[in-house]
Amino acid sequence: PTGTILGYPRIGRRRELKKAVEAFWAGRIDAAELEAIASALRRTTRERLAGLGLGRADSSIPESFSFYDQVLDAAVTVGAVPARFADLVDAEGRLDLAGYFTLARGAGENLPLEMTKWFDSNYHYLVPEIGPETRFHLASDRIVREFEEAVADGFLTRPVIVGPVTFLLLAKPSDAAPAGFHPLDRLDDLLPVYAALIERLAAAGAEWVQLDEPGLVSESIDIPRERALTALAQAYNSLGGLDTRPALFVAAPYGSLDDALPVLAGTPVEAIGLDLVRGTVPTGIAGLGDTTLVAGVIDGHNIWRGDLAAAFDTIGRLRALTDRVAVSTSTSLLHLPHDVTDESKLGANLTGWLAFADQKIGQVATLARGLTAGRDAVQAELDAATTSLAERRVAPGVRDGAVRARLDTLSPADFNRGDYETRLAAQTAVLNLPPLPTTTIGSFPQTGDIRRARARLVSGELEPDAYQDLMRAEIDRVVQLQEDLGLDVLVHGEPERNDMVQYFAENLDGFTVTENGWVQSYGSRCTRPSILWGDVSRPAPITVEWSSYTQSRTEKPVKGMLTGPVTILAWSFVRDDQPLGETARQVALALRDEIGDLEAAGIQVVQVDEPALRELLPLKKKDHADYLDWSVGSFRLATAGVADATQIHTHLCYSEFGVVIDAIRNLDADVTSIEAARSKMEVVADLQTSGFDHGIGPGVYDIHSPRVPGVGEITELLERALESIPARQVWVNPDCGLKTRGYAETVESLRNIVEATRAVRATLV
Ligand code: THG
Ligand code: ZN
Repeated sequence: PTGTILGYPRIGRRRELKKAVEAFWAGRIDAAELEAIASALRRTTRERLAGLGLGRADSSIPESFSFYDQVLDAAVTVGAVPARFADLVDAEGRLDLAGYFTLARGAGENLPLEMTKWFDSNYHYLVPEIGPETRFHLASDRIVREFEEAVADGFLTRPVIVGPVTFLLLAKPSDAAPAGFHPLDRLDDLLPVYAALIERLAAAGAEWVQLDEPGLVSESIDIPRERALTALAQAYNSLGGLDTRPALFVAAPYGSLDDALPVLAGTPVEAIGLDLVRGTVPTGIAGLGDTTLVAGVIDGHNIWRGDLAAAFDTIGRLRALTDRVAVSTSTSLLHLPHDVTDESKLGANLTGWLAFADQKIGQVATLARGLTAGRDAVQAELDAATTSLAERRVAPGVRDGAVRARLDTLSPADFNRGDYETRLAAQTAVLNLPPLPTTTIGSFPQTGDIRRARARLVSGELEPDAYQDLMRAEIDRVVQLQEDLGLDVLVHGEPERNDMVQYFAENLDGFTVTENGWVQSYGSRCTRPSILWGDVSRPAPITVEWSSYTQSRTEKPVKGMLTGPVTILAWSFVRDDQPLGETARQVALALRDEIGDLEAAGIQVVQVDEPALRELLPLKKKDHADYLDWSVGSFRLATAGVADATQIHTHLCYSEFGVVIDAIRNLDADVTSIEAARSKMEVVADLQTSGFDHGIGPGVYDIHSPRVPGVGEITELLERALESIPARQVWVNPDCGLKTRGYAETVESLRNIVEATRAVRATLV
């Protein structure tokens, strides 16, 4: 094939898979019905991809379906089911569909596989658990059956599976593994299972199979590089040496292979997929021979139509290395919404500038045609993209003179608050809080009533005034509840917000939101990332009325709640025509104005959430310093305009703070709340070691589970925190927002938090 993609969204244009999977979980449909819906969805997808220009019978259509997650699929395929789920497998070591989902979602005391971020995307995968006890065997032939299903439909498609090296690199040692064990120790035992699978696919008639090996592009994986490279060579020399096998296409999305490229080129694999959006064209590849290079020049990460002529030129430079070149996307299109033409409210300009998954496939098809028929054959398409790009550059709103002038005049003082001790004294004087002050992270449970009210507002069924009355009534309830519970710093509960990023995107200039632009975040969960396309400014205050209304209902301090610039960028599709840092500073200035208005309205505490601070950290270490500079800088720019007496909080979640611990300190927030309950306060000691001397609120309630923590348990966590940090620094709060929890467990948990805090306070001297 000359044109292909690494993968396609699987959730469905109208989230059909999400709905079917959730219906299965709820018992509304059975496994056979779910299988039928999935099968129909795969069939529709193949037809669509062929219609968009991928070959029907030349292996260019990938079979990239998954019911939940492709890493979980690989684990289940090779029989890597953790011991605690042994009851779910039958005598042949097979899991049924319900069992598969149980690994992802847990069952009672049996925790699910851990979930974590998939390279530098917003997708989350499940972490396999591998130990010396893991018995690898070909436990599922689902991949073979999906290929056979395609063949029966008249398609010759390309099966896709996470490669063996990446599978082990992404796994963690099982509970039973001894110290020093690394899942990669099991490569010898895993390879025969991949071999068996590949032979089965060959027998079924597959001509190509795609093995995804993004693990090799990341330096964040903590194993000596030499070890990963040796594993790579071993794996593909071994699989490549099989007698009967399809051609092997090893794809390396999300970055450059660097020193892994010559290693891979030295194995018998037939094709290597390079991410030429994140990485660059190599100058030469030793030992390449007649291996095909699959040029990932169409960006699978962003929604821009982009510079098609430049992409074609990049392919040209690759052709200087070999005449065996094919064209592809840089990553799977999993990270994109399906189709721009599904959006009726974008306006002509934006519609022309964008390319969602289906449009990207059209671009691949164009470049593939240019590759075979010559540049002239596609010059008109290349020119059209170039023209669109030029129009975008000068279109109204893309560049706003006032925003740029303001950024140009920034000075170091705009990024710095005064001395912390002085601030603390001023804040202590106005806030009048007890030791170990209690608070929550911001959101309270989003009840069905709240969601329905918002849906009725959007559909026009409910007038804005009536909606506001309903939300104010909800705020009254939440304030009263917090007063009754005895919390110290109150929140309004955020009933008016759909999503912590989309809410701000809807209220800032420079952003647009989509109607159907759903992207899978994990499992059945999706988000509709906003599109940041122009210079950002704030046409009017956003949260001020809600916060000042809330403050009018209580004597206690109310915390204003904002989402920080890094997180707004991380969870949106951002413009590609300027450095991220510049975009972040624009968002920061809009937030700075919002904070100023909150302060002027009498709000004394403002929280600026940055849960995605760790998330955007680049995969390559050489890029860390620049990232930390602009990310921390934009937070400081947003927050440094306030008076000493105004207390700035921030909230970070998703644990794993190690590499960004200095950055957290540099945010210079007066109070930082973090996720800590599950790790039993370990991160608190780490923060302390790093010299953190500001306020810190280690979470004492794991909000990811419906479980209510007892008073004794919370007391213990607090005492443990107090062993590593002085009491004057400690705040008491849950791990994260309460949005996804129910009221029953929320109220009980908060009551226990307050009771435990009172008990610990009494022991302070
Ligand atoms: N908001 C945005 N992006 C995010 C998160 C977020 N990315 C990272 C992380 N949080 C992902 N986690 C989730 C958690 C829950 C849901 C999605 C991503 C979720 N989505 C609803 C669903 O799929 O049913 C749809 C939500 C909606 O109606 O808007 O529950 O918090 N932007
Ligand atoms: Zn959180």
